[in-house]
Amino acid sequence: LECPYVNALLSVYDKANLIDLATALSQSGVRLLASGGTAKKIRDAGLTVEDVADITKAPEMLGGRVKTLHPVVHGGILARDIPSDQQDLTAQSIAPISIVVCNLYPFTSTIARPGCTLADAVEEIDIGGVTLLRAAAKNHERVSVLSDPADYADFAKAWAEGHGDVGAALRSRLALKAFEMTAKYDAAISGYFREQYADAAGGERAATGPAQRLALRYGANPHQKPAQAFVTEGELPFKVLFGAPGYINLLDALNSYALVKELQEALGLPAAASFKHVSPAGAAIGLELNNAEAKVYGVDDLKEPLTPLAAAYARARGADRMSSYGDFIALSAPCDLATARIISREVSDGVVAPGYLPEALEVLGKKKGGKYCVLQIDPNYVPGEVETRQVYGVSLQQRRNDAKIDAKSFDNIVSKSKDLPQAAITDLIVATLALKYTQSNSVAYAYRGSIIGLGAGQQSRIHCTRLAGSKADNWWLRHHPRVLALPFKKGVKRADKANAIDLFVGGEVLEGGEKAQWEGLFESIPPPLSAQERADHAGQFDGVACSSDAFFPFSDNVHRAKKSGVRYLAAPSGSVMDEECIKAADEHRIVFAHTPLRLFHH
Ligand code: 93A
Repeated sequence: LECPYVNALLSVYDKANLIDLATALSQSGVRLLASGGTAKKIRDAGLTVEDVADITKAPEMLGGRVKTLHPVVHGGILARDIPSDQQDLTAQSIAPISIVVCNLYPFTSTIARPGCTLADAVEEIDIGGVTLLRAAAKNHERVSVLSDPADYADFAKAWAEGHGDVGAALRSRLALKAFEMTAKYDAAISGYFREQYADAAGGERAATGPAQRLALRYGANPHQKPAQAFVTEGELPFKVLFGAPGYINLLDALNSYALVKELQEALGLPAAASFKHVSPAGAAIGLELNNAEAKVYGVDDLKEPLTPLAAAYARARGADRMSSYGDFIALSAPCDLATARIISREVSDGVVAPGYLPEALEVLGKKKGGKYCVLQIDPNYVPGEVETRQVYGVSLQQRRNDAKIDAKSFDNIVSKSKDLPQAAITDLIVATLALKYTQSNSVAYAYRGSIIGLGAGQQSRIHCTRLAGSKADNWWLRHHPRVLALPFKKGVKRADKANAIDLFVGGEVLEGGEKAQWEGLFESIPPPLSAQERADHAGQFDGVACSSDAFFPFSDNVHRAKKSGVRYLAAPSGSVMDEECIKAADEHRIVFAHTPLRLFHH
């Protein structure tokens, strides 16, 4: 663009380093234009500067709300080096602007001030400055935009060395910085207004429907305040019917609901999960319980027949009663009365479901004096394809794990035994889907539509396989006739029974007060299970499915799985030991499927 001199527009709130830059530019013959306060500061330093108002022929107005918002300014910034743009500038007598120096009103520090009112915050929303930055950054092919006083010195040096041409690379870097700056600024503004206008109303939230944001009491720990859950578009996919969910509750609720939704979609039966610390303690589909299972899962005393959903939760909750204590529950279908009754007598933190029958909601609404957390989630909600989170200030972004797990996931059978019955496919789907939502590394054992042992969050795979295996062994020992007939005194609490059974099947040697306490729970003191009794019972354990979230690095995993009744095994391939693992599976006549997906989850 033809212009006898280069124009720079300066409009800065933070006036740090301003005079140095203005001096450097001015000495190299750049004409300085500036908004009110910026111009004054430059003039006071003895430099020549023109007011923006002089070129716009319009005074700053509305108490400063309109300073630089004018076609003479933005035409000058946005004009490209093309004839039609130049004609437009000439026709309107607009001079091109090649350098924009701008930083914004301090919105973030203003809202952080105690006593900041909405009006205070509103006044700190910079309009003209953001427009200057965006316009200059957009036209960075020609224009340099300085949004950070820390960049002035390098820019002035480059300007001097390049005789007024700082180069495309520097202009590009400066443009990106300006875009990041305005994005961050806008995020702070929307975050503030989300807090003001989009909060879930307190108390009777059901009446007000879903909100865009939910304030949380604290984050992962009580000292991590403030904390919130929010979406940047639309509304949260759930509403709070009772209680006040915490940060970890929501991690559990959102992961566990994703799991049960997929279980129901894959297997066509209602599903339930019992989560603790963002991994399933149990997960199951609603297969009918036989008598032994009803007893093992602690629901044999219920008079009403279980619905499929209630059966799913009984299985999920009963598999590992120790781990499920204080769980967060997910249900794939609207919660019915039978399910609510089971929930109401367990120690639990909350439940998420796509709906609640009125009689079920009445029961849950009374739990913990109305403080039991009850969330209703939109079953039609589909999360975005990309997910982002921050760790140590760094944003990590990935495509969401939207891989489907179904029967086809297990059709690459690599063992000599090939017979994978429908029930085993069901169990492999349950185990593998559970792993998709379990902190890695993870290995899961499943039987009759339920997780019966899950090893989560271990750094070594064999430790996962052992941990899950020992949980499955305990689960199976709980079916031992002597365990089913343990002579508990009347009135022993459910949680105390679960604890006492766990000690009994675990073969824990008790002493002193702990022993006396344990023995005090029984009408007559049960003798421990002998090694022979354990071995005989273990010998009857067969037909279990086991899945791993990544390949088995060594065949020890296969041998260990076999000890817990595993007949069907699934894991991705890729280990140098794959052949050894297949050999071990063949040794035990295990049906081994190589799955196509690794399923790490963090
Ligand atoms: O209120 S504004 O959004 N309206 C404007 O037209 C405008 N132009 C620049 N604020 C505006 N600015 C901002 O003023 C700049 O972003 C900068 O932070 C500040 C500089 O004002 P002064 O030069 O008067 O100190």
